[in-house]
Amino acid sequence: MAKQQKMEKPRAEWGSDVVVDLLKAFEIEYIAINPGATFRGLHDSLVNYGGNHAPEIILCNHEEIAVALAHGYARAKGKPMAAAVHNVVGLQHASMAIYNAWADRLPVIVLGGTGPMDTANRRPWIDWVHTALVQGNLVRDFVKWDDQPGSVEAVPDSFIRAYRLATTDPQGPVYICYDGDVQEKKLESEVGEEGFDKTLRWLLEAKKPVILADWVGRREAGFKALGELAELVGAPVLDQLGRFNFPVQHPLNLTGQSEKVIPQADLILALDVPDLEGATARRAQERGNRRATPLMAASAKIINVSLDDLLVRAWATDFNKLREADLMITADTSVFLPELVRRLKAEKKLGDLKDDIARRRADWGKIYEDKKASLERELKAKWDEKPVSMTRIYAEINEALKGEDWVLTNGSSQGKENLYLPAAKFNQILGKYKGGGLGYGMPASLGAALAHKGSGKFCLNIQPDGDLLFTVSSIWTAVRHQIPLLSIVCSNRSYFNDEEHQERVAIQRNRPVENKTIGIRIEDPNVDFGAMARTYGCWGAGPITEPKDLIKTLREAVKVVKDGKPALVDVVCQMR
Ligand SMILES: Cc1ncc(C[n+]2csc(CCOP(=O)(O)OP(=O)(O)O)c2C)c(N)n1
Ligand SMILES: [Mg+2]
Repeated sequence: MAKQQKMEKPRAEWGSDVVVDLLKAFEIEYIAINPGATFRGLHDSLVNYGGNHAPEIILCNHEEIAVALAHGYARAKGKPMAAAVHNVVGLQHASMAIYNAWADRLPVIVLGGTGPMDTANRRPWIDWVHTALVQGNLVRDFVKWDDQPGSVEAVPDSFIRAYRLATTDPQGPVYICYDGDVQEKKLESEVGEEGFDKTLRWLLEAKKPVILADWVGRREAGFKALGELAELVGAPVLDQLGRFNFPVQHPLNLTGQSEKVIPQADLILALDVPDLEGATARRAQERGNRRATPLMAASAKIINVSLDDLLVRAWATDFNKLREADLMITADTSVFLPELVRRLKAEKKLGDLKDDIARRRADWGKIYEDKKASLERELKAKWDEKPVSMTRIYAEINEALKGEDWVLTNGSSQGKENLYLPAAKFNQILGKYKGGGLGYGMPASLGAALAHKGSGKFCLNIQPDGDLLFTVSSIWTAVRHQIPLLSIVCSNRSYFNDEEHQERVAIQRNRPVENKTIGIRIEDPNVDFGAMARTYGCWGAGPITEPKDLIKTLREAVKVVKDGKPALVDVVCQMR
């Protein structure tokens, strides 16, 4: 077979060149195809950029043949090759062979083309009849994962994830669809090599290890072991709030201080953290900037312990941005952490490091003290402000619940309860919605309160107003079934999260910022949640507008709940 002349590896110039870089990086030997214009960019890159070598094109006369060929290769060789199939029609032809690979638990990397998804760039007819929304739907039920990266920058992550998923047991085919525009985009700069640099290393001796924890607290064994681990190595914990992971008032709890902590870390131990990008970056807030700014030192290493890869599905991208790790450990943290602690304790070296550990503990302790002092300053400054400040609400809750064994069943949109309420026990803060779907707070709190009914635990729901309006009739259920729960409605009278968005967009577009409240404020008429509770037969108070009235009402409400009934206090409060 005539081979293209081998050339020196040129720098990627087009979107589809990046795909070829990846195929080469993963040592894909062959790519079986029947040609098609929707992957003409990729085809050109295979031939003219990749030199038609590793991967080499294997021309087939039907897509079913192309995929079946790749299937047979995987069976014999124990690693995948690729197949490229033309859009909707090629994929339909390929589908049965993809199903066979699925049923045989074999990895096949199926690539495809589509679009352009941007309809403004489409040629008449053909680009339309050959584009689906979303093409992967056609084979989604029998591939391990499918994806359609929306930009050239997104191509490496997508490919790496697809390869990783295809080749981990149980193996299976994956499908990645490349938009014609993405393939044919002229590159202005080289795409980062980030994903290629993964090395497997376990670093035992770090100068400044930092722990990120998101869902560790789902089991008591993990929660306890995390506490011990932090103590043993003098590492601060940044709680990502998926569950309650670490005591709020522990001096190593530096939650909310990631800008000070992350840049100092030389080792990040990420425990059940699906959004590792968000956890290690400064969140983008200003001027419509969407991307977060990384905070980690380039030399810092990441150890990532989670079971996340076992639950990747193609529909929602709740697996978050791919973050390479120096050491990936697929393990249940509630099993892994106790064992890690056990082994650490047996390490002689730990004794030698005693002074270093004490020193870094003291360093982190300073950040904790600063954080505490700034929360106290904020509380003082805002004590008498009207509407009532959130910090005062938290302080008054602490006062009203003194001596109670309380559980927070839901939280504010900001998650600030993890700074202000002195939770220390396993599962003491159940936290807010993880899927970001409004209407969660009241029904989820009722479920939690039902679970704790009769246990002596006092259930508290910090309830944003907009969220409550979605499912307000759940108050009826609370009364009907006598579920003891104190709900404090934070009435900022706004779907405020979106007010912030409208402000950013207006600034970016140089449009009147004052219009940010239109279509967002829950005013005119104001909702009287106290009265609303009462119409359902629930004890209801408020709206409280005077800060000084809050504590008395809270104490009354606590009594009602201790009598086994639901109670609701509506507090008109500040936006944040
Ligand atoms: C079902 C659903 N619809 C719309 C949204 C978009 N959304 C996200 S946050 C938010 C505002 C929430 O308002 P509220 O619960 O009062 O909290 P606040 O931001 O005011 O603290 C909206 C509308 C969503 N997340 N879920
Ligand atoms: Mg609100």
